[in-house]
Amino acid sequence: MFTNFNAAEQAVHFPADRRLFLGIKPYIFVVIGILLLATVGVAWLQYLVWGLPADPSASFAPVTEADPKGFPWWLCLSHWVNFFFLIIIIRSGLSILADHPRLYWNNDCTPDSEWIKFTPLKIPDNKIWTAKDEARYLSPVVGLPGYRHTVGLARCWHFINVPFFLLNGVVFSVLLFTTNQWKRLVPVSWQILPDSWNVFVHYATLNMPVEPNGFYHYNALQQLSYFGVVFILAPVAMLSGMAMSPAIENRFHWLPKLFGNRQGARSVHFLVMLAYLAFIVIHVSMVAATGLVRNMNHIIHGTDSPTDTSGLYIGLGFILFIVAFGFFAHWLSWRRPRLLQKIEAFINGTLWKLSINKFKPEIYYSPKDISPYFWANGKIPESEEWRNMAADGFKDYKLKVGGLVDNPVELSITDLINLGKEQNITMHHCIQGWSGIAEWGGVPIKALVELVKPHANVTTVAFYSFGEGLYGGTYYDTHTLDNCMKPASILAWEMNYEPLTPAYGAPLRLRIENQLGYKMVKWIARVDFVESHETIGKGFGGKNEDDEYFDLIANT
Ligand SMILES: Nc1nc2c(c(=O)[nH]1)N[C@H]1C(S)=C(S)[C@@H](COP(=O)(O)O)O[C@H]1N2
Ligand SMILES: [Mo]
Repeated sequence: MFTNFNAAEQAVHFPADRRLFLGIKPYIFVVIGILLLATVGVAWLQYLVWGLPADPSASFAPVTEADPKGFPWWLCLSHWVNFFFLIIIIRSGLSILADHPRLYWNNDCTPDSEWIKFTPLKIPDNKIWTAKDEARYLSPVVGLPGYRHTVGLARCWHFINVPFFLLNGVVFSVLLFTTNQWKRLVPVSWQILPDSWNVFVHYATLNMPVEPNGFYHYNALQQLSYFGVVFILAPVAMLSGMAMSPAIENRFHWLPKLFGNRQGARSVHFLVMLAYLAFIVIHVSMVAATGLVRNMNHIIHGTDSPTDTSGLYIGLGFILFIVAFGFFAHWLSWRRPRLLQKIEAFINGTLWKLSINKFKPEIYYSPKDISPYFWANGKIPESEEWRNMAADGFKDYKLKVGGLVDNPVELSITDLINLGKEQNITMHHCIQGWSGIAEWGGVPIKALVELVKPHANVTTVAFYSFGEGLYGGTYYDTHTLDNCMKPASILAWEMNYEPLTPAYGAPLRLRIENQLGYKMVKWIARVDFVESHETIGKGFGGKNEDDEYFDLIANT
């Protein structure tokens, strides 16, 4: 429905194998079991041995002048706006996850070291298994946009909506604290903890506690969970999301450390999503179970009528709108993908250019951090030229450097070595989600720039591969001259103190550490200094940008 894929895209997006699978390490069940025992188990123990604790909601102080009465329009509106963005962010996040359907607590992403996976596949050992082979099909009913390997558009949806989600959260918080509405959500005494536990014992043992009128205040557990969703889950989602950015990871190393490491941040980002989902399910059930009509009037009209059904119908209408928007989003994804890519570039491309893209990478890792496993990606070149060179160890290889320069050159690996060598141990961040730490040795691009002397109008450097992209045609990517001049921006011939092997880009590949993996062209044939990326390929800055709607600037 709503698609116009060519044959090559069909083959990628509609694979024969669309199995759903969930694989969880046994220790996770132990953790879940302990968590259940420590909560529901203890609640039942308390109930059976000591009986039900006093219900804190039964003795609420009377509503005073200072208490919030009802819901102002901005609170109702931001509640629904938040719901709308949250659904888009969760659905697109699931599409992103499906592109590397494993979650880890370790930086190296060694297969089978994951704590949870959504792929039934075992990695074959008789052929090169790339990270792209791992991508799983996800139904477009669940994922936005769904199908297989649609990470580019999924990221457009995810990142276009994040700033608005945050803005809504900020406006909500400001209004909350400049009115007395904050009293609904923010606990003012530690008494909230024992009170919430007592309410929880009621729910867990299926004894409904007294229901306070939410028009004035919530019960203790309700208040604590609303507070947690707004003031804990949202900030943790933001921090764990930012910790996955290469531009941030290699500049503010402490951020991923908050979560253990970068993959820890990715796992926490996923767990936050699960917590949001759990909240939505419980919240909606409680809204329905404790006076649906009245509750809907609270959050739609801000009135307290127990009989007027219009709030309920408007709320249902809004949910229908979200479903309809899902169809529209699907249509947009496949009929106007360029528009989405351009909106994403306009919003986040601009934002990143002005902020995190300016950071200079710093080197944090030491040899002991080098990953025992490193995923490979991309198609090994099939061209006669590259295969012949590979057959005799790239003795005849010459890197062609040209374009708008005073001094075009052709350089052998020995010539490059003579230009100078820099060695860095850095983390690679693939757009799909996996990472790996390796040592890279090569010539600083800066040295090359000084040799060839680009003209004053050069802004961009294009790197062309011997290999092809996923849908055929020469693989290439472009970088700003500025990023090429940064520390640790090198043309590497060495990985982990050995010459590059074919799978990892022999004889020469790129490292630009504030960018995602797809910008690190492997099997480099030629480097061109140009005025703009717009006159190359389809004009979006690289093979993946042209064909898969990836970002031109890949800081996140
Ligand atoms: N020529 C070429 N270079 C490429 C690719 C490709 O498909 N072709 N894939 C990119 C992607 S998506 C990633 S994540 C990295 C992977 O590098 P690795 O194989 O060393 O892990 O290479 C990048 N360079
Ligand atoms: Mo990648």
